[in-house]
Amino acid sequence: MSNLRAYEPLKQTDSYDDVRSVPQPKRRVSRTAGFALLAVLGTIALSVFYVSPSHADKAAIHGKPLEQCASSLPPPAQPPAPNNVWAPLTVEEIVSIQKWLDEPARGLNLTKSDKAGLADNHIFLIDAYQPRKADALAYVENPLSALRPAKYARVTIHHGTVPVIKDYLIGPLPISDKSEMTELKDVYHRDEIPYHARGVLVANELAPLVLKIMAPLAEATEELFGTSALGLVNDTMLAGVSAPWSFDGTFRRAWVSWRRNVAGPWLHPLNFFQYVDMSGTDPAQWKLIKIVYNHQVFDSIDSFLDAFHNGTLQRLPERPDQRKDPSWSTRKRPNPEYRRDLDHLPGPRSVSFAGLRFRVDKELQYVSWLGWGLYLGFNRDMGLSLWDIRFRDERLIYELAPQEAIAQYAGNDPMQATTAWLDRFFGMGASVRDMLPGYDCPHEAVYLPAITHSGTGIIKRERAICIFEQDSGRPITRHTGYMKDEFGAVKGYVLTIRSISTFDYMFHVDGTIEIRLSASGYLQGGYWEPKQEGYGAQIRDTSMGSLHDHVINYKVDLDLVGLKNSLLRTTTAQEEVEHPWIEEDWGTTVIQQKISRSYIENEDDALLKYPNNFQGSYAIVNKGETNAWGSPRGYAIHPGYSPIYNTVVGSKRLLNNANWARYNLAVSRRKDNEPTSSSMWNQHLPGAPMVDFHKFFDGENITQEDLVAWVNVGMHHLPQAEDIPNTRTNLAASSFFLTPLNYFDTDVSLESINAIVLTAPEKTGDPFTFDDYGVKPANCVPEGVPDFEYSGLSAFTMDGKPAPPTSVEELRKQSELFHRIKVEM
Ligand SMILES: [Cu+2]
Repeated sequence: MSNLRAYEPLKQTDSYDDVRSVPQPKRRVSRTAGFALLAVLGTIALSVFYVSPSHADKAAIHGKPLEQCASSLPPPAQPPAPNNVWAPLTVEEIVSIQKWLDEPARGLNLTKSDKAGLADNHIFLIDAYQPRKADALAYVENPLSALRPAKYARVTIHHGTVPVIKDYLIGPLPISDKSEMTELKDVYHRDEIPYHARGVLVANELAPLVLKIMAPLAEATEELFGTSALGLVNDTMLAGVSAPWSFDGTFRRAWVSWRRNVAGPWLHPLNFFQYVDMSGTDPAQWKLIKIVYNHQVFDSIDSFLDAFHNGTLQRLPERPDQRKDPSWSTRKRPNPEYRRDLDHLPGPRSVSFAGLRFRVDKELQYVSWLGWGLYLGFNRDMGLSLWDIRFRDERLIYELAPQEAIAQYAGNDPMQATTAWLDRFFGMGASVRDMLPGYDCPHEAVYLPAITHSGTGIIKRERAICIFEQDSGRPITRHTGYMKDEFGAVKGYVLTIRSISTFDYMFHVDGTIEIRLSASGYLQGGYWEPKQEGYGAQIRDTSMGSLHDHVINYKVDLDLVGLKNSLLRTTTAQEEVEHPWIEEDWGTTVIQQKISRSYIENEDDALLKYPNNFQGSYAIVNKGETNAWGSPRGYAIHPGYSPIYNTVVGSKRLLNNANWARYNLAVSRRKDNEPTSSSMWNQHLPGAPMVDFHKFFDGENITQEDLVAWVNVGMHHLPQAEDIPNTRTNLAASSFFLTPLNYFDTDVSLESINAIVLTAPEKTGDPFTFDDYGVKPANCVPEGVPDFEYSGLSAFTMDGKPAPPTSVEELRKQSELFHRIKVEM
């Protein structure tokens, strides 16, 4: 085997030992004479890989030739329980549920989702449903004696014949005579899920309507914009749709905006908008309500065309970039001739020379690292979640899971002024993308797959999640000193578990977890004209990036030394005090700061913002469990980058469907019937949401109860020229930390033996002596980096068979949904 093999081998934990014992001869070519040329000697005894003797001076340490490094596969894990009770459904489980639902005994009269019309009954979603916490805990505490909690699925059916949406629990799984179907209602705050709030089953659901309302306008749009939409392959216009589409579910109406059909269409808006009615289940009845062009409003195609023909239409001024080269919105390199010094060399990369130090059970989706251990879950709505997070054999967190992501826009046009996205609707798990090895995650990352179901089939992405350890490049603690054992450092390693959309969970050696989100991609652009001043920034002659806020909510179910926890508020303030010892030289008082600590006793007082100037913090602690110094053991929720909340409160389009976004964090009693702070239907029900976050806060006492912290990250996104073509992840980032607060008696990172303690020499000029606990840097030849390859996804039909390859256009439709609607005949 050569190291030029294709990028196929995902790291299999089960073949760890085998692979390690089979060395792979590798050929490396030096770039300049200054680098060692490592020639292949082939496979030799004892799995040892030697470097060419002629270059041994460069590739040897202490005269000994370098050996091949240990395997870069993760060693097997030892999960506390042999089942992941939070695991997503398997392809086989999804298929068996679908078959069971199709049986006449269910009486559902289902049409296959890929054939179904809106007036048919069809399955929208089959996903895992998490067990009751008490059952799951009983099992993971005593996996040998306790019963494994029965596995259930959550199934969403669009009853188009009624029409109404219903959510069901189906189980126990696997499907058997005992399996039952019950309606899932107690997690929602209204009785019925309105059909008008439904998710989009067919990506091009709106295409026939937009063809109907655009084809008659082709002559006008060609003259006004040089573009048209006729349902042809080479159409030069695309539609996008704003949301929400309803206030309370009684209607389904949206603004359609138009863009040029070029790469990065979001940045090429045309200042042409149509308000459409998509209410009801008969697309033939859907219609145009309004046209807006250059701030003029028309109530029909005819009235617009009249104005266009009789000269009363006030036209937009011709702008220079409207019909020019649109490649500024692509990732094509600007200034191709310009080279930065040494930029032709690949940059540094991280290699675990001594072998990976984290363990992975790929089957179970369990990960452990330096005292940490956790299970992974994954769902359609929000993607990756973490369960039963333990550190040093104590559970810290039962569930850590993203809940919802809003983006509320502003502008002087119908698209920007009416957009408030709630990404759970689109399915952040369903939108998960494969990582680009070496770009999205370091080369040695271990990848885990994710499976999601949609109406059209089952998709498995092999590289949905990546896990890697890195040297943060700075010690976690450090001091210079001259007394015995004063001087030293502990290495600051971090384990990251990541999925795109870029959720990062970063584990530190001191017991801290950082939850970080970074964003990139295209802005939602508006048509720039001077009247847009204050609503964003001009980025080209007629394009702007529109002002918006992102706020993303996480559920953090901390269990600190058991379930009984309390919410501690700590603040600091200035005081002025007198003391008998004060020197008159300095006046009679001292001005200084002082800490106040109090417990928040009631849920209603637990809708929180970080204090001004971050003078203080909130923490979940156990009053009944103290550390050696009498402090309640707890974890603080510490703001990281950009700890913001939503700027705009009271907008009808975000009235009550994302109330969590009004705060930095909130703490409520944990309940099985309050599993999430949002639902996929909240997007289109701002006036009467399925999950109304404020209803979690109903005056209950939260002293020594099982608590959940709902914590936000986000960004006030004021677009700028450097958002073009894509927003940068370094600035578009937000995070919070969960960090021990008197949980321990001392800093436990000192336990790590990836550390050093130095002793000052007795004789001046002698070197310091040191103890590195025997953990020496490993010197060896690492495995080669495989060639880059990106193969996309594997899909399955609803029979569980591999689906035929999907066209790029089809993939694009599924991925961009109604953000990019191409009119079709
Ligand atoms: Cu943004």
